[in-house]
Amino acid sequence: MVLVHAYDGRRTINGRSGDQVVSAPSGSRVRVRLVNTDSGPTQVWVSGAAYRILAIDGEDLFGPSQVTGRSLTLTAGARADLEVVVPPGGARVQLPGISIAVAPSEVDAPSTSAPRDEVDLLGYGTAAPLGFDPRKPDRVFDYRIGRRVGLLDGRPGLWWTINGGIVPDVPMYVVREGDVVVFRITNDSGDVHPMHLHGHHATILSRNGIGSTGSPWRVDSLNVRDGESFEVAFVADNPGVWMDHCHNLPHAREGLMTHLMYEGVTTPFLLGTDSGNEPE
Ligand SMILES: [Cu+2]
Repeated sequence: MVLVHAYDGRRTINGRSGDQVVSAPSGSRVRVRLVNTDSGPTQVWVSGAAYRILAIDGEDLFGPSQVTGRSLTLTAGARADLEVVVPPGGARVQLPGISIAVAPSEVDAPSTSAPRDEVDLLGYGTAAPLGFDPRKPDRVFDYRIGRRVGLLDGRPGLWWTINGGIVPDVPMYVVREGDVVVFRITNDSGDVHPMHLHGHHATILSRNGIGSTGSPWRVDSLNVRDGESFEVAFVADNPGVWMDHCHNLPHAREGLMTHLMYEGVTTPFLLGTDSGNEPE
C-alpha cells in the first residue's frame, strides 16, 4: 500500500518523506496499490521494469497490457493497483519528488525522469461486456462545470458553477433504484477537477466524443481537465443521498458539489449554513 500525501508541501509515502525500499526477490510479482490523498492529480511511473495496471479505484481492468515509458495520471482521491515483476536490478515506482523501490535488498533500483507520454485508459486493456446497456439510459444528466462571479453564502467571489448555478442553486440529480444513468460532464472552468461520485462506480463511455475501446474503465474519481468532456454511465443500485463533488476540497467548499438522490430516500440533514453546518 502506497499512500501518497503532501504535508506542508512535502511529499510523503505512508507518512514518511524520502525514497523508500520494499525488499522483494528478483522474479517476484508485486502488486502496488497507490492512493492519492492530495487535492490535485499526480503522475506515477515505474523505472527499471514494465508494469501493468490491474485496477483503478478498486475495479479490475480486463486484459491489462504491459506499459513502458508512460506514466499514469492518478487524480485526487484515485487508487491504482500496479503489477511489477521485479527484475534482478530492481524496479522503482516513482511520483514527482518521491519513490518506492521494489528490489532485491542488495541492489539500488534505477530511477528515471517522468515520461512525457501517459497511458490512456480509454484504450487500455481488452473490451468486455459492461453488465448493463448504457445506450438506452433511463436518465441523462448534464453536469457542466464552470466558473463565474457571484454570491456564495452572501460572499461575493469567483465561484465554481454546476450548470451555471452557484451552490445551493445547483441541480440535485434524482434517480430511481435500477435506473441506467448517464452523466455528460463538461468542464469550461479553466481548471482541472477530480470529480467524485460517492456510493457508485461509473463506467467511462467516451471522452471528448471518442468512445472507449479498451477494458471497461470504472471510476469513482475522474480527472476532468479544462476543456474536456466525458460521458459516464452507471446503474443506480445503491439507494441513498450521495455527494457528487470535486475531490479538490477547496473547490468543493467553493461550490463544486451537489448530490445524487434516490426517489423515496430522505435525510433529516439540511444543506447550507442556515442548518448550522459550517464547511471546514
Ligand atoms: Cu475542482
